[in-house]
Amino acid sequence: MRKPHLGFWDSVVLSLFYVVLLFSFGVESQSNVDGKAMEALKKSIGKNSLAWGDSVYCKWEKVSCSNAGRVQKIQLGNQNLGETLPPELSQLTELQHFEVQTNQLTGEFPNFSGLGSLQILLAHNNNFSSIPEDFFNGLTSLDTINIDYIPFSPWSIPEGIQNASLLRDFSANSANIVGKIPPFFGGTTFPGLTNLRLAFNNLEGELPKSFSDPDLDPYPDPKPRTRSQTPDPRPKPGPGPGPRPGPRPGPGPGPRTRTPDPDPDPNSDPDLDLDPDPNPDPRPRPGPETGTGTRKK
Ligand SMILES: *[C@@H]1O[C@H](CO)[C@@H](O)[C@H](O)[C@H]1NC(C)=O
Ligand SMILES: *[C@@H]1O[C@H](CO)[C@@H](O)[C@H](O)[C@H]1NC(C)=O
Ligand SMILES: CC(=O)N[C@H]1CO[C@H](CO)[C@@H](O)[C@@H]1O
Repeated sequence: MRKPHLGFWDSVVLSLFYVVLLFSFGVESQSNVDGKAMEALKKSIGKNSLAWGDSVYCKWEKVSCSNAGRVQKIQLGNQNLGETLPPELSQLTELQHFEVQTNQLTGEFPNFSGLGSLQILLAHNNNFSSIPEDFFNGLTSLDTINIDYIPFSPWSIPEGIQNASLLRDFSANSANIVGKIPPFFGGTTFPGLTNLRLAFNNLEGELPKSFSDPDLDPYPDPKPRTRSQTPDPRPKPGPGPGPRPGPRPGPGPGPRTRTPDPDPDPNSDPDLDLDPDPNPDPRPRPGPETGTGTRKK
């Protein structure tokens, strides 16, 4: 009996076949992971509100993909969404922008730990109930996060956020944060940090000594706001899709527009205030418009 014998060219063809098979299997299994996550997202929020159809998820409205079919942007701000976000979103390992601001989303925020491509996370003005403790671990590309006005169960700023060394904008006004302001916000951990907003939380203790760093710019906005403006507890509808939310116009929720402090002791001030009052004694300016009949002749 003759043994089956493969000639040289047969082997080459066979090897090539395996290479192609492996390659296509590898690519497909990657986008399958994204596909599963996107199907889960569609099941939760996409059916009713967004009319995401049966096409490939890369063609869905408000979703952008890389050429390889990996999800890079999901931009769902102001869509009147009231559902939960599926945990499968944590599998979108090439996600760069995730924007769900100004909806009524509920439930636990998905565990984004390890999403090393994530740059922009806008989730403000929602009804999420909690944020995973290790959420910030491995978010090494994070540039901007806004989680203002979310009724999280009480949480403190986790150590893991130090992984996000590129962080420029951290906004968590009224996010039910407890505990102390970690000193690393004022040190060299985040050399690019320009906006830190932590008003309307339950912070305690002193401002970290590291905050006296002369490099820390207390006036990141082009036009510093003044305290005479009425505090507006709700920020304007989110800045929408874009590379950066940019400086917020108008009386936003920044630390300079806080409500009058019932506690006059500055050392126990729970609000973060990087703004030494530029005008501590605003004397009423003489003039006809301030006159209440007490002007001397
Ligand atoms: C979050 O995800 C990371 C990485 O996948 C994992 O190690 C961690 O256990 C998760 N945390 C929770 C609370 O599920
Ligand atoms: C937000 O969540 C709370 C508790 O889960 C619920 O009672 C409330 O009705 C929700 N609000 C909105 C606007 O969905
Ligand atoms: C300082 C700090 O908490 N670093 C964390 C960075 O993220 C890894 C996981 O990706 C954590 O193990 C580290 O503790």
